Amino acid sequence: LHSRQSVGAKSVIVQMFEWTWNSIAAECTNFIGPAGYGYVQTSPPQEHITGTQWWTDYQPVSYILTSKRGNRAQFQSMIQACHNAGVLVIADTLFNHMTGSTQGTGVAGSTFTKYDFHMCGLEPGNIIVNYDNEQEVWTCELDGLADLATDTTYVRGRLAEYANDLMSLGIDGLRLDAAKSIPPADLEAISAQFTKKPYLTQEVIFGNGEPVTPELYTGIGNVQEFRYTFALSSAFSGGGISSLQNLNSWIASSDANVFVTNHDTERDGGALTFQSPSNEYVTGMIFSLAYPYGNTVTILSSYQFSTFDDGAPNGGAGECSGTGGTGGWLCQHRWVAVTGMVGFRNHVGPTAALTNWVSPQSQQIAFGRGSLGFVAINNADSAWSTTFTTSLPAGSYCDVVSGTSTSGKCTGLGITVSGGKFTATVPARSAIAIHTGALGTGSG
Ligand code: LAG
Repeated sequence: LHSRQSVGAKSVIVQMFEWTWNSIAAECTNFIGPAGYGYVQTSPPQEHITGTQWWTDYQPVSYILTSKRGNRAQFQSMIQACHNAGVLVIADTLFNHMTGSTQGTGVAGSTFTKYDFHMCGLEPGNIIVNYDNEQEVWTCELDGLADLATDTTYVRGRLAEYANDLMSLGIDGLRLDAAKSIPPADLEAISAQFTKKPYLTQEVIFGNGEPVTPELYTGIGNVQEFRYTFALSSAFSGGGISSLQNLNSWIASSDANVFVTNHDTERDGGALTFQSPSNEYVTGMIFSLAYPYGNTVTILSSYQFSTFDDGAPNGGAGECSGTGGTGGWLCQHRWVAVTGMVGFRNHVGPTAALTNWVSPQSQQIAFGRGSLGFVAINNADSAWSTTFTTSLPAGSYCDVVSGTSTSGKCTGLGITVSGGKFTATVPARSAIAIHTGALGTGSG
């Protein structure tokens, strides 16, 4: 029954927030593929309302593949270019709602009627307020957006037809936006009509004591585990990262899609973002890529903004250069520490055990991943110089946080392991990471 694609050796997703199809295509070829990312996640490709705000993309009006990001032909070429670069493609997909109105005609002429939508009648204006009532969460309107009647045969068939159209163009996975506002049984009925098995990641935000839980959705596909996002933020921003030793009280690791931040938490707070102080965003991403929790890890690639509504710079034509972004684009996926840790995660794989955990104080942790990799994260304000015990074999390694291994030389720090030990200085508010896939000699 369930459409579930297993994740291969490359388990990192890069969310190309607001990037045009043409610019994702070029970036897949130029960087994302060679860097070892497994997937790109696109913004929603459906026809949506007009406007300059980024969130117009979350108000679809039809299933025609024309959006601010590009048209159907460009979408298909992007998928092809990414596939040629060894990268699979996930589309952000809106099964819960359309735009704010429940009847009318879309800009491309598509019509919709009130019979396709729920009128929950539980709240004034039919808008979700009370998350303690599952009927309200599932049948009222999220943010006043017309709530698709996913319990009806017509709507289920139409949504499956849309997903099947995306998959006919080569789409490999779907992020199910606002999955929490759709009953799991409806998602099962829709996905049962899929003609292929996509990777699924469902947005189900945990809320304390609420009846609609992430656990209700794990039979359908992965779930975006927001408890992880918020725990990382509170640990790095003051609580102490030593608290991150045992992350196993949420959904099973194999069911979780984890992320330090996404496009919503980047704006709403509660997560580490590019605006966090003291390099916490980077060290948080290093942790997420090193630690064995999560079937997939999503790295957001986004842009600087000053107000909530700000759309992408340059009409969404993403611009990266070298190890960063230009013109307001952040290009997090190119940051040296991020690409170094994508290589780390791909190399150690999902099963290497967490070993040799040490934490001399609450803001300093180090751990190994079997005999394949080792990371030390220093979230304190002073340098951490010590001798670490590791299961890594003796040899010369390159720190992949500060550089790469190029022709046997480290462009950053070099680290020598001997007799199951190595001595290093982890700079304040930074990290070091070594693995058996990045050997080389260097200065350190
Ligand atoms: C999501 N996940 O469940 C998306 O990740 C999130 O980005 C979407 O909200 C939301 N659900 C609906 O798909 C975004 C903005 C909202 C915006 C909405 C629709 O964060 O602010 O709402 O997209 O465009 C906007 C206005 C609201 C208004 C609503 C309806 O900001 O004030 O009530 O439109 O007119």
